[in-house]
Order: sequence, then C-alpha cells, then structure tokens
Amino acid sequence: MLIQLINPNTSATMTDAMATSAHQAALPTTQILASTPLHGPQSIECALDEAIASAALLDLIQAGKEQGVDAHIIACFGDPALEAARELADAPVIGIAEAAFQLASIVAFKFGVVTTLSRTLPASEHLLYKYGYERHCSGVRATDIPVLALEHLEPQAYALLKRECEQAMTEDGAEAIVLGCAGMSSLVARLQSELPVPIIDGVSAAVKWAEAIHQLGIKTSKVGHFGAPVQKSYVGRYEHWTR
Ligand code: 5HY
Repeated sequence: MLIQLINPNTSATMTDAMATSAHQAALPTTQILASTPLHGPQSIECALDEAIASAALLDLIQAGKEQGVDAHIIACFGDPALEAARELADAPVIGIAEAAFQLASIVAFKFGVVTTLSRTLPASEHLLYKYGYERHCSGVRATDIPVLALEHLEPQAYALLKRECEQAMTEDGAEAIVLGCAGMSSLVARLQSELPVPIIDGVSAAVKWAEAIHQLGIKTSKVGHFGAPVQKSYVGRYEHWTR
C-alpha cells in the first residue's frame, strides 16, 4: 500500500526524521510518500500556525488523492485540518494525536501526554475532549522545548523530556506516555529503553492504523460529516478541489 505522510510544517529535516520512523513501523510492503508543504510556518506551535498551515496541507491531501494513495497521515500533534481533509479525501485520513490516543487507551487505562510548549497544553486538552479520551488521560505536561529544537536535541533537553515522562508516571499516575509532537518520533526507542511504561509515538501509531484500515478495505465514509465538500464556486486556486 502507499501511505502519504504529510508533515504540515515546512521543516524538511523534520519530514525526513518522521519518514524514518514511519518506515521503521511499516510493513515491508508499505511505501511511504513523505511530503512537506511548499508554504507555511516552519513549526506549528499555536492556533494561527495551524490555520496558516492548513491550506498547504490540504493542497497535499488533494495531490495525494489525485495520485491514488491508500491513506493519508497528518503528522502534527494538533491534527490540523483533519476533518477538512476527510471531506476532501476518499482514502482514510489519520491524525497522529487521535491515532496515539486510541492506541494508548488500548494498552493503558490512563495515559499521560508529554508535549513541547506550555502554550500548546490547552490545544492538546481540547483534542482529548473532542475525541472523548479525557477520562483516559492522567494529564498533559509541557517541556517548553520548541518544536525545531527537537531536530538536534541537546542532552539537557532530552533529560527534561525524560523527567516530565517520569513525573507523568509518578505524580499523575500515567500508565503509558503519548509523545505530543511528531518531532519526538525519533526519541521513542531511547525513551522506551529507559522507562517502564509504553511510550507511544503518533507517527508509528498512525502508520499501523493506516495499514490495518487498508487491509480491512475500509475507506472514509462519504455519507454525512465527512461527505464531499459542498459544491460551490471558489475564487482563485482552490477551484479544482471541489470538482
Ligand atoms: C507537531 N507542531 O507535531 C506539533 C506539535 C507541537 O510543528 N509538529 C509541529 O505543538 O509541538
């Protein structure tokens, strides 16, 4: 199968890192098509970044659809434009936050989320409520490591990340840890070797959901909420999307 892995920020270095994690998680028969948007923020750390990133991200969804990919992954922890992408696409669209929460809630009764900036804590909490996982979440913790600092993580920053994971376990009662940024996917193996609970990376989780959904022959329901976008005239470059 062919999975389109979209990094919604414009850091090609981050795209390469998450593509490596996706390949490691994927079956040998799965191909990963990793894409970086042509315009938008270098990292996504607030609602404005998400809103600006969404148009280029949806361009990539449309391009993937035209190319006939079997699944699309939106690899940013805010799951930006996830519902819009599901309207546009026929193949399943998987957001890494939802993928990680779903997986974590199967292997642990309570999971903790450890993310980047404190600024993004309400966004993660909002997603937990929206998806209905708040009862399974022991808490969301921030490290205040900026997203781009994850590309070349300093030892002190790694220590901080590990400490927040440990405190999520000891102080909040987390029985598994969800890493709250696609840029953390390369750190999973190390954290897993040093911590006693499952460490869950949304990129790998999304790859496995994509493979499972594809093998079951299931696509996005086009009846109701994720139905094709309402037909109308769009002014400018988006005109072709609704055809
Ligand atoms: C992410 N931002 O996964 C997020 C998550 C975050 O550019 N890729 C980004 O808020 O740290």
